[in-house]
This record gives sequence, C-alpha cells and structure tokens, in this order.
Amino acid sequence: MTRLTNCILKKDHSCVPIWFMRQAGRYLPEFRKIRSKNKDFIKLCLNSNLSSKITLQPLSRFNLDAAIIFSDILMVPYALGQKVEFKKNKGPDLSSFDLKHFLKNDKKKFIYKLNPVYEAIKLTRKKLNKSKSLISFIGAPWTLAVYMFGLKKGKDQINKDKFKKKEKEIKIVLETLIDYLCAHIINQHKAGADVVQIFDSWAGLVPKNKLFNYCYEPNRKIVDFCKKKKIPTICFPRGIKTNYKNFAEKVNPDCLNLDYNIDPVWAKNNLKNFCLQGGMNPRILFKKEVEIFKEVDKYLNVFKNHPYIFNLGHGLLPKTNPHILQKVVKRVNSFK
Ligand code: 1CP
Repeated sequence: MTRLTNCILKKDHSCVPIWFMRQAGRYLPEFRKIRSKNKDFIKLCLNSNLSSKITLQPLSRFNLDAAIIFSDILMVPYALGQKVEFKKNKGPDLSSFDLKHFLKNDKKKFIYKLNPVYEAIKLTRKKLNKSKSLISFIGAPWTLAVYMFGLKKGKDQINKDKFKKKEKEIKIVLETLIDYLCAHIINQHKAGADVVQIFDSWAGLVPKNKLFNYCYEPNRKIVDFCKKKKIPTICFPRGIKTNYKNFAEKVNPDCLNLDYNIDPVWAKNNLKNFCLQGGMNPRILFKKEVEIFKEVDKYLNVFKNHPYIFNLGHGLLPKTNPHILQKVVKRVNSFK
C-alpha cells in the first residue's frame, strides 16, 4: 500500500498525502517545451513515451504521493469515433455527434485505440517509486456528454434548449458510455494504475431534478464496478453544492474530491464516513505567500483527525508559479 491508498482505503489519518489535479500540464516549462513541439494534443496523449515522461515531470520537482497519467477525459469520445481537437485559448472542439455511428462502436476496437494509454501506464509504473500511487482517470458519463453533444453555453452554463432537444439521445449515450468507461478503467488498472479518479467536472450543470439519473446513477454504477474489482475510487462531482451529501450517500465512493465552493467545515461534518481530498481554490496560489500558507493551514487543521488528501478544488491554472507550489508541497509534507 502507498500513503495514498492507505488514506483512501484504511482511512489512515496519520499523514496527509498530496498530489494536484493537472499537476502535469501547462504551468510547467518542461511540459510547455514538449507541447510546443507536439501541436496535435491527441497524438501527444497517444505517444506512450512522451506521455509517461510528462506524467513523471511533476514528481521529479516535488515530493508528491501520486502521479496521474498524462491523458485526457476526451480520449474516450476520440476512441468512440468523434473527432477531437484542442484549439489554442478555445478549449476542446468535437465534431458533431452522430448516434448511429456511436452505437456501431465495439469494445475491442475501443480498447485497441486506447492501447497507447495503457502502454504509457506500464512504462510509468516501471519508473515510479513503489511508495507512490499511479492514478488513472475517466470523465463521468454526464461530463463526457457535455462535450460530445456540445451542451455548454458560454463558459459555465447549460444550453437548455439543446439539452431538451437531445434528451432522449443523451440518455442512451450515458447508459452506453458506462460499459466503455468500465473497460477503460479495468485496462488502466491492469496496466498498473492503483487508483481511479472519476471527474464529473460539469455535474453542476445537471438540472436539479435530474441529478439522480444523470449524475448519481452513472457514477454509482461505475463505482460499484470498481468495488467488485477492488479498485479504489475518488469521485469529483464538481459544482453540486450541498448535494455532495446526497452524492456521497447514493454513490458511496472511497473518497470525494471537494470543489472550492464547499466549506471544509461543512464537509467534515456532513461527509463523516468518507476520505476527503482537495478543496482549496487554485487561485489562492496567485496570492502572497502568507495568505497562501494561511489557507493551506486552514485545510490541514480542519481535517486534522480525518482521512484527508491535500489537493485543490479544481486543476492547477496555467499561470501557477512552480516555485510557490514547491513551498506548498513542503509545508504539507512537514505538517504533523
Ligand atoms: O493545450 C494544452 O496544452 C492542453 C491542455 C490540457 C492538458 C495538459 C488539456 C486540454 N488536458 C490536459 C491533461 C489532462 N486533462 C489531465 C492530465 C493529468 C494531470 O496533470 O492532471 C487530466 C486529469 C485531464 C482531465 C480533464 N480534461 C478534465 C477533468 C478535470 C477538470 O479540469 O475539470 C476535463 C474537463 C478535461 C477537458 C479538457 N482538456 C483540455 C482542456 C482545455 C479541457 C477543457 C476544460 C474546459 O472545458 O474548461
């Protein structure tokens, strides 16, 4: 067991493991260097050697407890036949969704297309110290559907008309995705990943009366599958506010990642039986050092006697200073 799996599974709170969402990414100059020579992001994710190298970059800088495989949640729509492009300053761009095409997919081909991800995990596991976890991940069905159907309006709103118009198709897709996602999880696990994080980054866009069907149920089915396979799960239903409590009860994952709108004291009192992770606003890292440490200490002290993994309430932002991050890691590592 690693410090991370000990905390997640055994609810050991004698130490605070630490890693960051998006720890391998644009805030690191060594990543930007590789990225500038690899313009096609999907191809970069499918380059097992480079993917493994990028995965390990943050671990050679910081004393982290886990590496997270360098890939993307949108590799799944890609492997299911949708064209996925990442345009500078615009975010991901997917070709229009075609249900007939989508339903013609089969698992064998899907896994074949994602094989470079599994190879990257194997390579990384060989190089990674045994005391460290290797985290695999997927996007939850709803969050993938948001991208596959282009359901977002502006930065963080749902296009209600489109949602209503496509609701029947969305239901079919959510159900179908579960199977593919479980296959992706098990293959990542067999390749050497010891934990899975399930990103429901757009759970906050699910209409309130549909949370059960669109968020809790798909997550629960995937978590149940992982339990059968003994794969520890971290769920991240971002943006659902106090429904975190309902989510926790219905889905019952091993660990929950808090977003930065969740009050940590509320979380500690209302999510008692769960290992908790993250919470701090990534924007805090742009403040002065005293203010950053004050906020870091707040999370450490609130969760002092609770199984807690230090992380953030969303991914690291591209403008984050790696030297500041180094100081945060040292502070968390030396907390007793
Ligand atoms: O242009 C670039 O250089 C690409 C930037 C980038 C990177 C570094 C993207 C595009 N994805 C990634 C890697 C990535 N994505 C990881 C790697 C491991 C890590 O260091 O954490 C992970 C875990 C993800 C997961 C991911 N991708 C999520 C879930 C987490 C979250 O941030 O909410 C989501 C929603 C995506 C979609 C995505 N990929 C990339 C972008 C710009 C986006 C869109 C985000 C949005 O719509 O706001």
